[in-house]
Amino acid sequence: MRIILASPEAKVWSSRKHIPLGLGYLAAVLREAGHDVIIYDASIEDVPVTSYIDKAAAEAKPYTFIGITATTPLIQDAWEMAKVAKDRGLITLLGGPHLTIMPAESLGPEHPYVDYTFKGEAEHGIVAFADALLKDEKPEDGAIPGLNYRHNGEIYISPISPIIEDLDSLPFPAHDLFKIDHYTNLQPLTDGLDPHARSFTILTSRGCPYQCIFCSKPVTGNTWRGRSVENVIAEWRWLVEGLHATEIGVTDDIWNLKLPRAKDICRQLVAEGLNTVSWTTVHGMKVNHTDAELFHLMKAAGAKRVGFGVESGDPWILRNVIRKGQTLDQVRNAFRWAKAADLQTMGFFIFGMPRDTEETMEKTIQLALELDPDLANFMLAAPFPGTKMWDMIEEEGNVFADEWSDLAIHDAKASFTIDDDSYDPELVVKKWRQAYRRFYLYRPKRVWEKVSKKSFWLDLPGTVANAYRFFVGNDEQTADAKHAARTA
Ligand code: B12
Ligand code: SF4
Repeated sequence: MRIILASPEAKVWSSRKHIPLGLGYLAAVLREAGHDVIIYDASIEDVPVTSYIDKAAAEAKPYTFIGITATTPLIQDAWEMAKVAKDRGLITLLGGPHLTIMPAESLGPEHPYVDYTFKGEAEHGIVAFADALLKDEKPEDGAIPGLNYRHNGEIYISPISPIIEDLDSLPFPAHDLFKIDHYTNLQPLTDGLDPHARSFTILTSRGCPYQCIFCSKPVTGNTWRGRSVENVIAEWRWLVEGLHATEIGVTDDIWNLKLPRAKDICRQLVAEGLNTVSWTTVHGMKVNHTDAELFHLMKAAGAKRVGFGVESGDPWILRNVIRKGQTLDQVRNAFRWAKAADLQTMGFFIFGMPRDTEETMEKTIQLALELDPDLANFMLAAPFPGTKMWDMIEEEGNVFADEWSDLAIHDAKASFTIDDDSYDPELVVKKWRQAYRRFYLYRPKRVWEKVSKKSFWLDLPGTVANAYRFFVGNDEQTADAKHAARTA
């Protein structure tokens, strides 16, 4: 059977483009089961998905179904894609983070072009789905866990698809199906934009036992499952030797949960000579599962840069609001050890968590200045459905988003308020912008580091656009924050 797996265009402000790895996993299992699959990622394609559908139909080799992935900010684009595919007669199946959290919404009467949604990890479910269609059976008759559908005007939601315990049992993602030259490098803000990098991502584990309130826990799951070191290394070898990766990004939620295993991966990369391609921890690693030795091993294994979720400089916010499960001392140690191992560092900081005040946000700025990472990424808190933070704001405040896409981070504006007499969305945006100015502009050493790099001048339009957004903003953003404050 012919199948398209598709991702809508990621319209986040960042110019970086990463492979949608989840679709790589699904393509791999479908291919293993004998199906003919393509991956269409609107972020890197020049033509709409209909070009592929029409061409296949013209060649009398039509696609039977389209499987579309979506995070919350991309769900409207996913609906658009489902509509045009449905108009051309394809069966439509939506899955991914947003559908795991809100499986029923897309089956409502406003979205008649969505036939099925899927909740959870779909490697087993999607094969059962395709096999049923191949046998001319209705997938809903097969009681596939995770599969949701509509019947006689009723929406049926099944239990979530069980998590896959043995990740080694899965084939490697179909990395070879991505048009890899069309993706950018992983961290253009630090390395300068390379629009034709061969940057792959890899997942050495799934799940995370922590409970940060801004995190979409139904997506990550609480149960951490690690692949064996041998299995990870075999995929890494394929990326380095088989697919000539120029860069690798580890995108686990928490790849270093088991410190000895993390060290073994590094030792094995060195032992097998796979340390020639640089790699980064794209989403950061958890500071409290590290020690000095880990960073030295990472450096030896080819790691170039590590990121850490620091979030807040205020210990009370960190412990009682965010529930990060880490202390400021652990943060300081991790930065110190990483720098001592000669790794570049990135820090992720959040402004405007519930209960944040001028004083707590000032502490966050102070901590960023003290840690002095190579890249400080200051983010405005954004509530996503399925998080504890979302529930808290529903109870105590207001989310300003009119549409799901408003929750992406491409606009510099507050996305919620809390009615507790101290939360001030206008102040949040002010402190957030101040953080960028004080970290990047008011320190001559920083400014010199930036302008002395060739990439600064090569990507000047992008640099100017980002600088304007971070440091200046525009009237609309300021008005939005004011409006947010007024409607609070
Ligand atoms: C890597 C990553 C990114 C990369 C994107 C890479 C890419 N092109 O996809 C970058 C850095 C760009 C990024 C950005 C953002 N991200 Co992000 N990201 C991740 C991360 C850490 C890993 C994703 C991954 O590869 N997972 C591994 C694969 C195997 O899982 P998967 O994609 O979910 O796929 C499985 C299932 O969902 C399902 N499935 C997926 N697609 C489909 C399709 C069909 C048809 C079916 C049947 C099933 C199915 O089956 C797959 C295999 O089991 C996740 C956390 C996580 N644990 O997933 C967050 C996560 C997806 N990101 C999140 C967020 C919030 C964002 C941003 C919105 C941040 C922001 N505020 O702007 C942006 C949005 C960008 C966008 N494209 O929408 C949230 C999503 C929450 C939500 N409600 O949607 C997550 C879950 C983090 C979290 N725990 O809160 N992200
Ligand atoms: S440590 Fe990371 S993945 Fe785990 S709950 Fe916190 S934010 Fe989510």
